[in-house]
Amino acid sequence: MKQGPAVPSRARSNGLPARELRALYGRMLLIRRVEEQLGRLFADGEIPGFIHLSIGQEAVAAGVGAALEPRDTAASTHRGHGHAIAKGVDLDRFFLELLGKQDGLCRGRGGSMHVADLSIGMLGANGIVGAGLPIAVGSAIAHQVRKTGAVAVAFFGDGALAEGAVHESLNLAALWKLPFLAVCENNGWGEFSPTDRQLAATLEGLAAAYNLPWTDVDGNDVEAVTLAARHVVAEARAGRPQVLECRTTRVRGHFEGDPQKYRSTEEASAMAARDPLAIAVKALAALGVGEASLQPEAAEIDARIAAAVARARAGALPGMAQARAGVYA
Ligand SMILES: Cc1ncc(C[n+]2csc(CCOP(=O)(O)OP(=O)(O)O)c2C)c(N)n1
Ligand SMILES: [Mg+2]
Repeated sequence: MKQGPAVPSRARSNGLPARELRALYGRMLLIRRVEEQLGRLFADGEIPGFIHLSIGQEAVAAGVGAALEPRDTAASTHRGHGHAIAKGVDLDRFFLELLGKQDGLCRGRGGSMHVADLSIGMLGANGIVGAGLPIAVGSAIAHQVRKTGAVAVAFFGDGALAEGAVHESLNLAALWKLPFLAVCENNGWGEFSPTDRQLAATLEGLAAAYNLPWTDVDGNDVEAVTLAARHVVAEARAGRPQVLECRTTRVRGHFEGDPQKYRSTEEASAMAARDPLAIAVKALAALGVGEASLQPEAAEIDARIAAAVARARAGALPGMAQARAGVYA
């Protein structure tokens, strides 16, 4: 994306320079607008299957993504559009995939919950709760054996904490000193139930049990997430695996179409007060970057998404000849 108009590069003590914060805001806005568009396309029946939106959680994807290098690998969740975008997937091929078209990232076979692009280290979204961790641990083993100098990151939700695969992964990562980072998006919910009714232990306690350093951060403050992520990624790269817990907000229902009868209106207003985009706008204003000056980027993002959607709509569906490709027995 093109750079916006020149901005002052003042920074608060221990904070990020305005230019970096502005780029992070742009990344979050891209994720937000992509998902708003996906919500409309899904409501109109243009997207097959289910979609789960990460609106309210964009600071985690953007902040952790900004701390990663291209050689690093990332495994994601069922709520993974932001992770894929932050890792740098091609937006045209992303929309083609979501619409099930043959030129999509996975030839239209995966859709929302399987977006992957191994060429950029995006190991895949995943419909199985907790399943991204063992995949990322495997990738971390590959980095260690091949001495790539890369880090493998697993994003997962608080609802995954009772899954056995999470425990096995944390154990191996710690035992073998893998270049591994576990990033928990703790939004307080697992489907339609508060996770505090499902878990006997905290992530802090689990990390301690497996001898892993645990860092807790406001997952809706992109600056805080980025600074914390830089530290834990550097540690993981040096062979000291890490756990980063990001407290965040699942603004939408569990899936698009979820009537959310189990949630209170007070929660909605509390979440609105913690909107990661609004927090970044306020932080930028404090650095002398007014909201109006962010408009050119927003217009550019909207145009870019509109072009990707037009290409995806015009894209061909996989033909019958594709039906047996990739099938083996
Ligand atoms: C192994 C497994 N068990 C159950 C499910 C059904 N399921 C899908 S999402 C979900 C809750 C996930 O909660 P969390 O991990 O906190 O992610 P969030 O939806 O809050 O982002 C469940 C139980 C599943 N997909 N996989
Ligand atoms: Mg959750």
